[in-house]
Amino acid sequence: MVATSAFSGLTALGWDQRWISALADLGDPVLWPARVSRVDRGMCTAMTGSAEVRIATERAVEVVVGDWVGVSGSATDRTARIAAVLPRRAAFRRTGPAMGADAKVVAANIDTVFVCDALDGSLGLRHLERFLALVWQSGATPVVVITKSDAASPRDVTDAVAAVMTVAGEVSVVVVSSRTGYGVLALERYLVPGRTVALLGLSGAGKSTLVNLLAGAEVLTTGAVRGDGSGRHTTTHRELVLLPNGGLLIDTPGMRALSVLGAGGGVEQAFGDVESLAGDCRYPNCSHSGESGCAITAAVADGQLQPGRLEAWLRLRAELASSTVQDARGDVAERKRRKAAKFAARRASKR
Ligand SMILES: Nc1nc2c(ncn2[C@@H]2O[C@H](COP(=O)(O)OP(=O)(O)O)[C@@H](O)[C@H]2O)c(=O)[nH]1
Ligand SMILES: [Mg+2]
Ligand SMILES: [Zn+2]
Repeated sequence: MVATSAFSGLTALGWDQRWISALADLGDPVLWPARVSRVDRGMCTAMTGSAEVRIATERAVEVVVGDWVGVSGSATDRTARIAAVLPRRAAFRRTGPAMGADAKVVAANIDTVFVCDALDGSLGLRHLERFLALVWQSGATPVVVITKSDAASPRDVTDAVAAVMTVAGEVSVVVVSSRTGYGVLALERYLVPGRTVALLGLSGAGKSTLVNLLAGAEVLTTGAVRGDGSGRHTTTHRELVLLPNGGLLIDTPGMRALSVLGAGGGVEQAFGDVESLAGDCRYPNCSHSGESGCAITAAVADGQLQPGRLEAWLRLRAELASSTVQDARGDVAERKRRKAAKFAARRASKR
């Protein structure tokens, strides 16, 4: 009976046939599965379906919130060790403010991302475009959640939705207020057993407040917004929260420096409207800066495409192009390093 309840507990966490196979592929029958809900230095918290356990982590194995891990040993006598991280289905990456910084995985195995945009002015369309590109790249599906509807007039809400629609494409847009509960029911179809939703957006957007509302408890600390509306860095740990109905939520700290490094396909998907216009330009190498036969220039001229959106697309593509150059340089450096190592090994074996 214990095994049955543990299994149904794992199912609520998203455990399914494909994860079962992934664990079996490790070829070690003593390993048991757990889902990482919090990562601290040297330790992580993981959910087993029937309990929450603390497991020591080693530097060699990088785990992030949302990971499924194969664990050896016992959680009760502190011998539990993470033997392997099961291959991630969707990985959310962020990069540091410096160009060329490594894209660091911050959360994994996310089905849906609520991209939160507060109506008190903490986010803008240009940020939203970047977030959408990053989400598409991660493998998850974005939903734009416009928060704090109580803080704006109905007229401003309508205007904000219209503006967001110009960059959202096919992405669903939901307006909510955590203060009044307005619109929150519309989020429930994403919060179903075994499905994982992450919240993304600048600090102060109302993410933690929304998580607490959906969880029906104060599971996360929230912060007051400064007078200028810019918010405070309030979430200190990413956490995976199991909702009463079995859905799962991941809250991520606000991201200031957002880069789209490595988000090639994501940018294409987030700018589907512009990309398809580009396909109609007369010359395949069109630079979209006013040459004849440019479908994009024409679309801007007749008001079909906002100039700001075109600029954002050009800027993100330029960022991508320079990151590709850096990737290529990285590859060269890596090849040189490997060649040198091989050479040294050959010399050593000769001796
Ligand atoms: N008026 C209003 N304020 C909200 C709402 N949701 C959150 N806030 C406030 O916005 C501030 C930042 O919220 P928080 O959830 O910590 O934002 P986070 O940084 O995105 O996690 C807090 O002072 C919240 O009380 C809302 O729906 N309406
Ligand atoms: Mg927060
Ligand atoms: Zn063109």
